[in-house]
Formats: sequence, structure tokens, C-alpha cells
Amino acid sequence: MNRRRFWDYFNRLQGIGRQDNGVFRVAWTDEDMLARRELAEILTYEGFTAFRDGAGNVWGLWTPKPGQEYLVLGSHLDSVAGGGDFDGVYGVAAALETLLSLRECQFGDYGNVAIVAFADEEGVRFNSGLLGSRAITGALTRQEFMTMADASGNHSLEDAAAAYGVTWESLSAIRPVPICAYLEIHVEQGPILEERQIPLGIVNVIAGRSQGYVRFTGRQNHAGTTPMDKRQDALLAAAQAVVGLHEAVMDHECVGTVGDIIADPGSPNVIAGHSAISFDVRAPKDDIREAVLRRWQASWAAGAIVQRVDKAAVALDLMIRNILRDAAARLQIPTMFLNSWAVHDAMILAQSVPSGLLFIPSAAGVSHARDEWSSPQDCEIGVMVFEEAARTILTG
Ligand code: HGY
Ligand code: MN
Ligand code: MN
Ligand code: MN
Repeated sequence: MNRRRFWDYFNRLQGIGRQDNGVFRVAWTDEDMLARRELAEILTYEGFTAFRDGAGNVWGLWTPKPGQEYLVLGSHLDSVAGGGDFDGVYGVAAALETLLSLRECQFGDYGNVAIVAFADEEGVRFNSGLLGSRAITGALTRQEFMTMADASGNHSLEDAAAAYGVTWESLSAIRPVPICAYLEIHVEQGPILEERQIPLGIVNVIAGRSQGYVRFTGRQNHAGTTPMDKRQDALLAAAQAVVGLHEAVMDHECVGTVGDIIADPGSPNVIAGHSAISFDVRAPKDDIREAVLRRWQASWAAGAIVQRVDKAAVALDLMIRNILRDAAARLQIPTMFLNSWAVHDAMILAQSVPSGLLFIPSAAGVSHARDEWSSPQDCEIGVMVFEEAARTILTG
């Protein structure tokens, strides 16, 4: 690992879209594109074949063995709105440093290596998360891509992506490189590694997730003249559903979040005729997630789910998990196995190739927030073990 080079590239990528109140590299915005362009420039400068595929994923290829499969190392550059400095970009910088190190140490005799920054991992605006990785594995449907919209229903993923040259035609024309295995390293975004004082986590299962929007219909009316027993208040119905989700997940190994709520017309003196809320429900066991959603849905009347995307929980490849454990052991780095309640592109790749996911500690377990932080020492330990694991997989 070349520490100086790693931090130089990390800072170059992580600084794009960074503001006082957090990072704003939301997918399908200029900042997101700037970061992808920056990565492509770095890859070209370093002599790799760099390109953007039909989904907007940015690839860097090192092909000493033409015609053979690639070990793919990746993560994402897009962020949530007001996100932290490490989510996604740390993994891309670690993948880049590993690619450079493998070439420097002449590992070309063993096979090809690629890095990828997947597009729209977060799905912030349209609940379209893990879009880039699903596009290369065929898990993204035309129907989903063409119908995803924001909470208001007025802005579509299709239009936002088209502004940056990504269409269903370009997505479906992708011919991905042949992949032998996928590795990702990411900040844990939770408190476990820090609490246990363990510098590296190896992920067993990535929790499944159901996300989408519910729209409520009431009757727009006057806030003053409408008696309380004569109201059909769409925003009240939405608020009750927000509390209802919290109650539906209680006492289950499950989490549920409503992160976005809107009212139409959204005027202080008008009873809302329409409203919408987002939902994000996750559990390591799919039957629990499904049961909670059914219970929650039964608790509200004037609503209808207008968008729902489910991703099943995924157990990552046992052989890869052991390679990660042994690579850390060779470097005398303590590890532990744990589950991930954050979703990752690794859960999509894992459905078609052996995939592994490493975590480094997150300070106070905080993420998707300005004060997301991981220590330089933990970042560097993560890269060194990530490189050692990549070498092991490459040399087979
Ligand atoms: O939402 C998540 O779990 C991830 O950070 N995209
Ligand atoms: Mn995230
Ligand atoms: Mn992430
Ligand atoms: Mn990820």
C-alpha cells in the first residue's frame, strides 16, 4: 500500500460535493458526475482502460491476461444528501490503491483486475438503490427503471438519468466484463466493531430491504371551517402510518424508517388532500421483513403502496469469508464476523459471483451524516487486508 497515494486519491474523490453540512454527491446530479469523471481521469492518468458503461458505472481495467475473467473490486461514489466522508468513496479509493499495488507487485501473471464505482447505490431521489450493480447482473427490470419516481411522483428516474446519458437502451446494452469474484470494503456504518474494539469486520449476511412510497388520499379542505369529525386529512393518515411502522417493527429483528413525508398542497391553512411517505424496512430474515410489512399495511386504510422494490437478504460466499479472515490473520489483524444492516452492491454481485465484504469501524456507529468518521489507522489497516485478500484470490 502506498499511503500517500491512497490519501491523495481518497481526498480528491471525497472532496467533490462536500459542503459544511455534509457531502452532496447525490446520484444523477452534477456533483455525482464530477466524481465519476474524476475517477475516470485518475484511472486514465495511471494507465488503465477507463470507461463509463450504459448505467453510468465507472470502470478501470487492468488486462494482462486478455480473454480471462476479472477480479472486480468496487463500491460507489454517490452519497445521500448531507452524507459522510467515507460511505462508498473509501471503498473506491481502497479498490484503486489495491489495483495500483497489484500492478506494481507484478501480479499480472495471475489474472485481470478491474475496479468499479457503481452508479446510484444509494437510491436517494427515486428509491432506486443498487441500480448500477443490478444493471450489470440483469437484476434491474425495464418496468422498474421506467416507473421509478420521487415521493411527489412528479420527477422520474428515467428523466434524471437521461440527463446524464443513461437510458433503458444504454442500460440493457451493457456487456459486463467476465467476473471471477467481487470484493468490497466499506465503513461499517454501525457501532459493533468500535464497541468490540476490533479493527475489521467480515460480513456474513447482508439484510434484505423493502423500500418504496405510500400515497394517502383524503379530501382537500379549509383548515378553519371544516369540523374535526368531517375531515379526510391525508397528512394525518400519513403521520399515523409513520408511527404505525415504528410499532410494526418493535420486538422483531427488523428496522423500519420513514425518511421522507410530503403533503399536497402543503399549505398551513389547508387540510391535505394528498400525502406520501417513503418506507425502508430491513431484516436479515426475509419472512420477518414480509410479516412486518403485511402488519404495517393492514394498519392504514386511506393509503396505497405506489412503489415497492424488494431485495432479499444475502449470505456472502463462505470461501471468500475465510479468505478474508485468513488474509487478516496473516497480517495479525483481529477480525470478527457480523451481519450488515446496510445494503451494498456486494449483495447484488453475490447473486452471480463469489463476493466478499469487509468493514472498518465507524466512530460511534454514525453514518449517512456529516460526522461519519473512521480513523486513518483503521482506513489503512482495511486497505492492507483488502490488498492481501485480493492477492490471495488472484493467485488462486
Ligand atoms: O442504505 C444503505 O444501506 C446503504 O448505505 N446504501
Ligand atoms: Mn450509504
Ligand atoms: Mn455505501
Ligand atoms: Mn456498498
